[in-house]
Amino acid sequence: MSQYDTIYQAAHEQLVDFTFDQSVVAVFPDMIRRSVPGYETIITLLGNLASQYAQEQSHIYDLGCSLGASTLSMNRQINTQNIHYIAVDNSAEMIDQCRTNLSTQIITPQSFEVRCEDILTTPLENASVVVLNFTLQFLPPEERQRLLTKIYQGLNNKGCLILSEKIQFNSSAQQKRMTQWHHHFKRANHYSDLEISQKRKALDNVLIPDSIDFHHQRLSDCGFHSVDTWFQCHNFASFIAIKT
Ligand code: GEK
Repeated sequence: MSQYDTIYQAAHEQLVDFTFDQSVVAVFPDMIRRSVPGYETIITLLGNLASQYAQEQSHIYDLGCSLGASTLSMNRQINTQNIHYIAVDNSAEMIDQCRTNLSTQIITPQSFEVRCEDILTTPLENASVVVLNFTLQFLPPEERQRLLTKIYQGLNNKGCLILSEKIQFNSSAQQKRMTQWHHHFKRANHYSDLEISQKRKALDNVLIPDSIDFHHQRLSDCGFHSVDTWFQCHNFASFIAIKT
């Protein structure tokens, strides 16, 4: 059972950049559900989308898997046989808990592996589905196109990438409205103004969002012929890019 997130409840004298350490692992399911509008819907629906693209005898990658929620959703909804799930995260604390979650909850006889490594170095091959659920935003911007090109190359024909991200808006007025609505959502989920502002500062140098247009263009530049925004709620969106 996830603990209640109180990480930024007290005033921090010195705010350090946000990291995915043990304190975050303990509260992660609560934190992401109360912070990302639509997170649970995206998790459920990405499993449903993945079930339409999963191919027999192929690999399914969950890059930046945290505690394995995306892998478990896909595993529950995919009926295709002989899938090998590969869940990757570079936080050792996340990976330890993810291994336990998948070991106890994955529906056999599908096989899986959990890897603690940087997704920039993960080899990708024979993939029918690749998921980047709120992970690309944490990579250095200059590395993102290289990773997406590697994903495109590792995908089989008719395979897909599902990419969810916090997004930014080119119009400052729209950016302001979306941020306001997002903060209102967080307040409704019992985060105080202090928690919201301290978390925001801690993420400042760590989470760097791109715009929807930029995501579409970059995915096209990487070779994907079809790119759709299939979900958006305030400043969070999810895309599906298909390799034809
Ligand atoms: C979910 N997908 O529940 N290599 C590997 N992992 C990384 C890297 C990297 N270079 N950078 C960040 N991460 C999950 C949620 S959380 C999103 C993903 C959030 C990992 C990081 O350790 C963390 O576990 C994850 O990406 C991002 O559907 O917290 O907003």
